[in-house]
Amino acid sequence: AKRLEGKTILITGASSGIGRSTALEFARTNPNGNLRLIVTARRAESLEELAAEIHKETNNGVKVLPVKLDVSKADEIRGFVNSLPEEWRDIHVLVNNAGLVKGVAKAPEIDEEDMNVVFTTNVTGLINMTQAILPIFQKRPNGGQGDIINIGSIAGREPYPGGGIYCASKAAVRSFTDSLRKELIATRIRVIEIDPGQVETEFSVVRFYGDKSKADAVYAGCDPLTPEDIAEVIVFAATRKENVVVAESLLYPNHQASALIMHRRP
Ligand code: NDP
Ligand code: 8X3
Repeated sequence: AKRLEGKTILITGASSGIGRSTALEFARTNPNGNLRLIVTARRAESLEELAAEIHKETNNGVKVLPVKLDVSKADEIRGFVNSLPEEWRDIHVLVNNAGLVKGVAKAPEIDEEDMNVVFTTNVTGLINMTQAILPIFQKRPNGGQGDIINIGSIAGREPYPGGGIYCASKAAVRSFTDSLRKELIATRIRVIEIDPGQVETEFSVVRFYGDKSKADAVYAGCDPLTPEDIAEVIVFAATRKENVVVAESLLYPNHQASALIMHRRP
């Protein structure tokens, strides 16, 4: 798409799931353009593999820079922009996608470490990333220009039992995103939130501490969304006309109608 021409896109949590698919989708949308993709996560090896895949698929038409970055570490984020090679610093689109939850504990049993990791990643990490990139956007004309695309969740709109920390973290994302859009009203910066329902990724494997059978049970008898489904909407939002803000969108697979109302095949 012409609207991505010459742009630099930064994606957090690009080593897996939605973030990974989003990098591929941006690349496929503009395979021969001068698109630059900065892909970040903790697992550097997976990022290298992703970069190789994109280079191969686009015949090196898309430039990819893999950068190891833990968004839960404020000091890593602080040094991040200055550590980028000069030609990679003119970022136009930030996709704040890195996120996770650990466990399904109810309030009395929530593990302190799980609580910390969820909030420092999903909330503080997202806010710190936004703070790191906003000055780049604000240097552009008309008060600033650029896209901040935050990945929320149905969980941020509809809390459910056993989701206390995760739902609270995604409600915080929703609230921060809304404040930010209002604060940036006099600029050309677009603040976008995309809230997926059920998507099959590594999300549930991480939630159940690596227990694949518990993760698989989440999707049993369902046809969950794929990470590509969400990636398409992210790229759609980023490629609207400059004056169009896809402020928020909630995405369900066909069988889902709320966080917990799911039709399962018998
Ligand atoms: P995955 O587990 O497949 O991907 C999560 C990504 O986040 C990975 O690339 C992981 O990379 C990265 N990540 C986790 N912690 C950190 C960290 N501290 N620093 C940097 N990166 C980190 O799950 P999804 O693709 O499903 O999740 C993506 C987003 O979508 C999350 O925000 C999630 O909450 C949200 N979401 C998911 C839904 C679902 O049903 N799957 C539904 C609604 C929202 P690494 O481990 O290499 O750091
Ligand atoms: C992940 C979806 O409903 O399991 O954000 O929390 S849910």
